[in-house]
Amino acid sequence: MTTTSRKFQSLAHWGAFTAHVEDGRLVSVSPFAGDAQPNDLIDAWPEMVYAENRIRRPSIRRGWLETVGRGLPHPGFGRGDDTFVEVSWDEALGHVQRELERVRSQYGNPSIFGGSYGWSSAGRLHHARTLVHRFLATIGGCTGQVTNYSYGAAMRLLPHVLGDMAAVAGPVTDWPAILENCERFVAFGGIAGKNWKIHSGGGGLHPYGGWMDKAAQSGVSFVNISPLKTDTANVIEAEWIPIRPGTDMALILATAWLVHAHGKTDMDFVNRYCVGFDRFLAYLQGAEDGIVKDPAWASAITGLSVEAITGFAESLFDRRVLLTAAWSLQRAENGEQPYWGLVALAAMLGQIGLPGGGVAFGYGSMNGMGAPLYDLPISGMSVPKVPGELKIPVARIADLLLRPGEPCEFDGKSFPYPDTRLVYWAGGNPFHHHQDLFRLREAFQRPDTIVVHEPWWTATARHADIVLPATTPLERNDIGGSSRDPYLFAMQKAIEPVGEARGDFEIFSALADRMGVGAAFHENRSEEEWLRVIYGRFASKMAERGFNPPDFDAFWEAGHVRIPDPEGGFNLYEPFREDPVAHPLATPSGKVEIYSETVAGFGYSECPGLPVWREPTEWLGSELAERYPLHMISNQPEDKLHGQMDASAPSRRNKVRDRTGLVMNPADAAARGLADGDVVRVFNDRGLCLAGLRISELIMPGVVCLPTGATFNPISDGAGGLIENHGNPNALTKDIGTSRLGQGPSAQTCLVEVARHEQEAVPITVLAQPPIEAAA
Ligand SMILES: Nc1nc2c(c(=O)[nH]1)N[C@H]1C(S)=C(S)[C@@H](COP(=O)(O)OP(=O)(O)OC[C@H]3O[C@@H](n4cnc5c(=O)[nH]c(N)nc54)[C@H](O)[C@@H]3O)O[C@H]1N2
Ligand SMILES: Nc1nc2c(c(=O)[nH]1)N[C@H]1C(S)=C(S)[C@@H](COP(=O)(O)OP(=O)(O)OC[C@H]3O[C@@H](n4cnc5c(=O)[nH]c(N)nc54)[C@H](O)[C@@H]3O)O[C@H]1N2
Ligand SMILES: [Mo]
Repeated sequence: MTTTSRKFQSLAHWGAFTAHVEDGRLVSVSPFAGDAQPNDLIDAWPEMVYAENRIRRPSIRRGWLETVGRGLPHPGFGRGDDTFVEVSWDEALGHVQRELERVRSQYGNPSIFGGSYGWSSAGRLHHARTLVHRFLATIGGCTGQVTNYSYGAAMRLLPHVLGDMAAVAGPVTDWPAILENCERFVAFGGIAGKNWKIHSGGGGLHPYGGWMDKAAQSGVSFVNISPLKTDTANVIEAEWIPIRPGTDMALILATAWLVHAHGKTDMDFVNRYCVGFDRFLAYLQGAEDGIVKDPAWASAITGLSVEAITGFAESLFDRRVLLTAAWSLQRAENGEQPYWGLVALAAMLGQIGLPGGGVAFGYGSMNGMGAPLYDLPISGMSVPKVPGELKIPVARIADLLLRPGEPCEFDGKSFPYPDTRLVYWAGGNPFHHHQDLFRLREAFQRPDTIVVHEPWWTATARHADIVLPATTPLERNDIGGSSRDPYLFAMQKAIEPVGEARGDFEIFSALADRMGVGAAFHENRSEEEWLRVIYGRFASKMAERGFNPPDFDAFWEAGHVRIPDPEGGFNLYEPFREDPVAHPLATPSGKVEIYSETVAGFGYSECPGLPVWREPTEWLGSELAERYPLHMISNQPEDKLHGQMDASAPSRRNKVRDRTGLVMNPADAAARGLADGDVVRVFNDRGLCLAGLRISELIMPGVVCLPTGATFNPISDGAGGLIENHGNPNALTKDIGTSRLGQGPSAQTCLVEVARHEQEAVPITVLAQPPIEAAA
């Protein structure tokens, strides 16, 4: 017997690769040859594609079929508990169409929630979230979502302070400029290499190791201010300042106080380029609240010694300094504050706009942050604007479902939450991304109908009513790439769809045709025609820049095209620094707003007109710490992208007793009589989850770290309630906005206690099929 072997180019958010197919079956992958440091996550593909938890046929929840599906009212329970019934595509699409039409005519389009937040897959045409939005716009719109889980609070704060959000979303001052000019690189939350495995849209390069090697030789001194020592690469030999989570702002304020007390404030800079320094100084000196924000004050809050605080501040004097923070710092209650505080401190040090100095965020938050900007011009289908469409802040999803009619305050505005009847989700996993998942589970009982497209039986699919099986990128043709990478990739269909899966483009095209809006959705173009259009737009934008890519067929055959390297040496806000009159910031004053009249005018006590310390509701200094004495941070997982790939080897290998590893300092483990490898109960008033214990000196005492990504696996607690079985931190996190200004997620604000799980652990069940009945 002969086997046929073929190779296909493809791409994921975690890297480019070649898919090896034998007799129509994906057998292995190999990394893209141009990637000097590819990562192990691509190895998950063969297992993922054929995983036991693939959704094989359209499936409908039994309880829904018997109620809403027959025109009866939704009883308000059943999601996450019922069995599913497999149906034909025609029957499933018929139900979706009827429900969309019913909700639209009975309640209006705002009762359809189509925010559908999530990372989807890397390809631009089949980007599921874009397609949901485009489809719903063609039928009159929906309630949507704005901002993101990544840096949502900063997205709303920074435009008030710096006029735009470049400091968090990029382009940021780049590594060539830093390595040549910076002397002290301050990294709150570190510069974590694990996060550079991932690139939204996918890339051909993983240059983290290269930049860190150069950094090690550059003479820049690095400081990692974080509860985790592992947040910086060993080669850069960063000084480690372990700080209590959520207290960074106190260190920033005391540092600012010391800068001024030592006569190190650059008064020329604050006078010429900023507004409101006088008010900030008054706050530092306690003019109104009587509290001087000095090192002794900050020591009591941060857990750092006065000497450590003073030494840190002095290390910033008379040097080129870049102040940075990971995005994680603003995913916490009052998460706006440390960002605003770092801007104020950088201004006092006179560093903003100087080569390799100033302030910028996220250097360790995503592949390519700080790499010279390629600005690869790639975009998929557009989303038509629907006039008057309401968009809620992304992380208020459970409030939306639980509190119809109640007001949501957001960045100076207020609106009532609409009455949601139908939820449409494709390309995201709220049972991964949202906080307080037992609360979300309650919220998910509310709507009449929940439609989900997914390749896998995620917890969100398991809590839906109509579940449509989506293909993975390997089962369709696409194009991918991202702005911080030089490559545009062909994503070639390598295998036939698994089971009856269909691409989201195909699913929405069919629905749009049924609903009479086909032409508006697909414009009568096929997948291949769309890929040619998308490539054509890329090619003409590149031609304007003087680079002529090959024609589509040559590109497709080659599998990729590389665009020219940009010149490095970019410095954020350099033109403003050179001439603040000719190049003002887009703030009301045209200057850096250390004090913002606009923000002050919103009247938010938790986020007043200037950067301040506000005690979060949960931190190691709060009363609650007597009952829950450990601060739990939940960072991004090194072994997967969010909840994706949980059912494959990279994720499985890293688990402890089949659960996420909870990292704990030896002193905390000893105090609780815990041993490495124990199954432990992690709990607070919101919930309880089981995890596997991993003891390490590399985390500070008093803090535990439970990375995200384990598929939410609720099981009975034996007393009528539920616990989470798999180590999903969002069973415990708090579902509250960062402030009324940003309304970002506050995942990092979370106290817990940990104890050994004495009972026999129940096996994990969510990486297989849910209970499915064959159709009658
Ligand atoms: N506790 C805590 N929680 C957090 C965070 C944290 O730091 N701590 N971080 C937050 C952040 S920054 C983020 S960005 C979010 C991420 O949250 P999400 O983006 O929601 O997480 P993903 O698991 O990437 O979800 C994407 C889903 O799309 C599906 N998918 C992939 N390709 C396709 C496709 O072609 N079609 C369809 N229909 N579906 C597809 C995947 O299977 C997956 O289930 O999590 C947030 N949650
Ligand atoms: N491998 C992998 N990489 C990813 C992702 C993934 O899922 N997997 N997700 C991607 C996405 S969507 C995003 S938004 C980015 C997120 O990028 P980040 O937000 O930068 O990533 P995190 O890992 O959540 O946080 C970085 C570190 O911040 C520290 N930290 C947490 N709380 C505090 C605090 O209060 N103070 C201080 N000083 N430090 C604190 C933690 O030790 C943590 O390791 O990562 C991206 N990269
Ligand atoms: Mo994110």
